[in-house]
Amino acid sequence: MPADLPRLRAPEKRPAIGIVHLGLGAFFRAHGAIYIAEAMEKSGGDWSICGVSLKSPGTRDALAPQGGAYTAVELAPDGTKPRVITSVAEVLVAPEDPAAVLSRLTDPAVKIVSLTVTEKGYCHDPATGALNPDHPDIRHDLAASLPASAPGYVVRALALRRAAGLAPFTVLSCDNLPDNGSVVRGVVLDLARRIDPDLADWIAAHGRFPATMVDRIVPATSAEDIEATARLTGYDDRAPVMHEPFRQWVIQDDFVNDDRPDLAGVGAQLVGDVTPFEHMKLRMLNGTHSALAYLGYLAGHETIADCAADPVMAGYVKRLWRAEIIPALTPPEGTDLDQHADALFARYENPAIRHRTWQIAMDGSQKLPQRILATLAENHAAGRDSHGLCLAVAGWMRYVSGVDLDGNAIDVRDPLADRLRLDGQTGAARVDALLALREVFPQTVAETWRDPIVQALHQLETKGVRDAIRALPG
Ligand code: CS2
Repeated sequence: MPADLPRLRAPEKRPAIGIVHLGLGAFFRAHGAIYIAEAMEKSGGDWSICGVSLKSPGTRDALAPQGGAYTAVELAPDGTKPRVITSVAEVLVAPEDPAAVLSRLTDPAVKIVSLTVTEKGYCHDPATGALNPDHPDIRHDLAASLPASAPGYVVRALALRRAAGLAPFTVLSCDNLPDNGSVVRGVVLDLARRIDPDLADWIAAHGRFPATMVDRIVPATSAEDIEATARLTGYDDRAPVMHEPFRQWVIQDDFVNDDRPDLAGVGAQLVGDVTPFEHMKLRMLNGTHSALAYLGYLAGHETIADCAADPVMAGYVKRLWRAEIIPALTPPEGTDLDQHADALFARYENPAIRHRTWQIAMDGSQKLPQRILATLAENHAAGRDSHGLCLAVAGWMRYVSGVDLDGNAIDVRDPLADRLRLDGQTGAARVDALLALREVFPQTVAETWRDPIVQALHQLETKGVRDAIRALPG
């Protein structure tokens, strides 16, 4: 980093804070925070954001000296466009000062609490969507009034708001979970009921938990990205975010007192039912992302763009869409799913986006149910081919053994990693042990797809990724 570059700074005057965002990762800063910035520019309103990091201080340390401002860098195949975003006006680190977070959450001016805490941040059982009361953070939050988990912050803050005679805030989940509004509502109500049943009744009556579908590919920012942004912009920004040109945000229009920024005015779709959008997104994009992450990693590909440039992998992902995923979907009104698949493939091909297979492979135990297993369940009911998705599941099973097909160690990141390794066991015994994990595999999926998964893992382990793909029927 050239030492003489001026540090990026936010302007002195900004609209007041009206949103608290839990989980201030790159995705939210490259997606929701940009829509909110544009909505305030277009239609006004006090919707600046207090971003809360639930774990580490890294983002705050980089953003605080910049007053929360950062550069969002659009990476298109034909060029790079930087843009300064100033909608994040405050950054808190929850473990450093949980009381400060609760105090911000109980500010009457705060109308919305949005979340990108990743799948595992909901402390739920991914196969059923229900709260896991044995989760260490939930056990902590049941015993202590200063919380540790995202659901814990929401519940304790709603209790304080109720005691103060305030309205609840709208809870806006922006994670890639099926029916994310209902999931967060379910875990919040369950936790609240264990603390105070009257509080749970009040939240059930007055709280709002709109479902959302969020879409934009945002790879993790690397040290090289920070350097390149400085060269491009001529200032020093320690927390830029990289993103593709495409974006979509579909939101169930159900906010407390209808209080929200003018998101529709800047291209978000406010709808009655998000379900068809969300199924399309989770299964077509995230489902194939995960399939490419495991099989691509095992085939030696570093990024999704590398996978898309490999004709065997490209044929595989197109086959998944055509034969296995699209036939199980109901298209959202006005959407042609074949065209959607073509557009997705073009997004995957974007060579400017270095989205690592290893990054997407993280937390597979939390991602597989909604991305792949839901389609498997429906395909079984419809008697449809699913050999390609079974190969993806087999790829995950091999990946989480912690040893790749050449015998090299894999750095597996997953909350269940210790239980998934199974001492590197391979073959049918490995499949059976993993299919028995009820928090991941529903019983019917485990029973009906066992044999094709065993066969797929055998193909992978004996022939390698490309020949296993070539051996797929159809
Ligand atoms: C990816 C998503 O990391 C992952 O699991 O599949 O982050 C994906 O890039 C976004 O959902 C795209 O909208």
